[in-house]
Amino acid sequence: MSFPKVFMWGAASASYQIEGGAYEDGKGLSIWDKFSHEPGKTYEGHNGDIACDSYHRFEEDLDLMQSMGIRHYRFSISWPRVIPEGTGQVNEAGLAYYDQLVEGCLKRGIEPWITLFHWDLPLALYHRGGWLNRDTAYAFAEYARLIAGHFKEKVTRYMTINEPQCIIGMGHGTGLHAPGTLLSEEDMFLSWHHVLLAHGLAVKVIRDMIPDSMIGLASTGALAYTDKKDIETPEDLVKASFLSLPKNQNPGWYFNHQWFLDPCIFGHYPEDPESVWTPYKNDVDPEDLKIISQPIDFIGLNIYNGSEMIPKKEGPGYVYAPKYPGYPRTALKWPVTPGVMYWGPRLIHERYGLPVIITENGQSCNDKIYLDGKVHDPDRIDFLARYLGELKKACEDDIPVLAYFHWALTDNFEWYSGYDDRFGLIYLDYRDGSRIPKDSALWYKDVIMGNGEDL
Ligand code: IFM
Repeated sequence: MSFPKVFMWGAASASYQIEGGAYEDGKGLSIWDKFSHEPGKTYEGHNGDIACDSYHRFEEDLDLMQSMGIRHYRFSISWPRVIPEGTGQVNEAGLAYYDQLVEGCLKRGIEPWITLFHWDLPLALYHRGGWLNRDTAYAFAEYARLIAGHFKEKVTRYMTINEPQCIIGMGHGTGLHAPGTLLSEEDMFLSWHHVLLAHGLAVKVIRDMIPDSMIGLASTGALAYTDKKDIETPEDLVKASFLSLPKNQNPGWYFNHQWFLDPCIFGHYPEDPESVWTPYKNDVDPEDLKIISQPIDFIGLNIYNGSEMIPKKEGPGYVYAPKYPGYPRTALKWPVTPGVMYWGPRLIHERYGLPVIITENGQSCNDKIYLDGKVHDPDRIDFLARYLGELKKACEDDIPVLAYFHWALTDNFEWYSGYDDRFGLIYLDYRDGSRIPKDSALWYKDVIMGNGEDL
């Protein structure tokens, strides 16, 4: 037993992180166009004006993907490229770009997976209140109608929203992400609720227009894991994964799955006594929750790391494992914790009962071009071998995992870290935009060819 025969292997990207062409062909501005130009917001003032220049060089990216045997490409559409003001006038030139991208995928045997929103909110909508304004959710539904209507003959796989945890938590909580406007916890929750409403409205629109579509979302958040793969999932793991710690014990309190997935799937916000949002959840209109909980087909998980738990020395139960000095970390200093790739899909599937797709996973490395002109990234290969090995075990234990998308296809604009962090299978030389497949790209090709048999 291994990965299912029909397992889908892919790679992922996002519009603002790769496209560039920020001011071309009638595109409107997004909150990231503005934020990345504000002093001090990104590493050395980097911005996405050019990024990987995929707006002009997407054919090269698709060729490389094809040569790597990647058959599934998750990319996002820039809302302001197709509707510059967020509502109203459609920019045909923007749509034409995505037409070429979709056609380019299809003619190479690559299935396009569209993410509707990966953070580049039209600036015009931000000026009308952004996510704090309920109308933004309805504007999103109209944008979804445009895209689903336009691509209905060609694209059947959609993800509505990527990581509300970052959209609201970092965009309005820490201010590390655009728009960087800090809100009270009550207003953060209201904005969060509007993002979820946007999701539900969009699911309905897509489903009505493309009945045989496969629709999901992409979530990120805390997940616990243990080295023991007990038949019964330890209750402590469940609690650690789905209950908030008091805010003063957890600065990343908004990184959780339950406040996104419970309403989207169960139709109610979680019972989560310590969450700072609990006081506000009862103010929500139950009719909104009906919209938010439109049936979806899969849960997309962006998994990078988790928290290890170990059995207590005495008595039943688990405690967090202490981190030993020098524990493994990536270039971004994120912990390397492969076990989360087994337990993450399992915990999420056990709680929500839906198939899972890994919509993002990967690591940042300090990649460089070696003397031989190649980019050797053994660190990334080791990371992937460990994580994919755990994902394989999840499949062997009958957790329905349908697909895996590596983050990212190419190095790209890593938000506030600018171009300082590299997540790609393909190296970007930002001096001239040239692309060099890293060793991990060749390694991933073999994994795909063998359907992960050797992991
Ligand atoms: O680059 C991001 C992506 O846009 C969203 N998920 C995490 C990635 C790595 O930080």
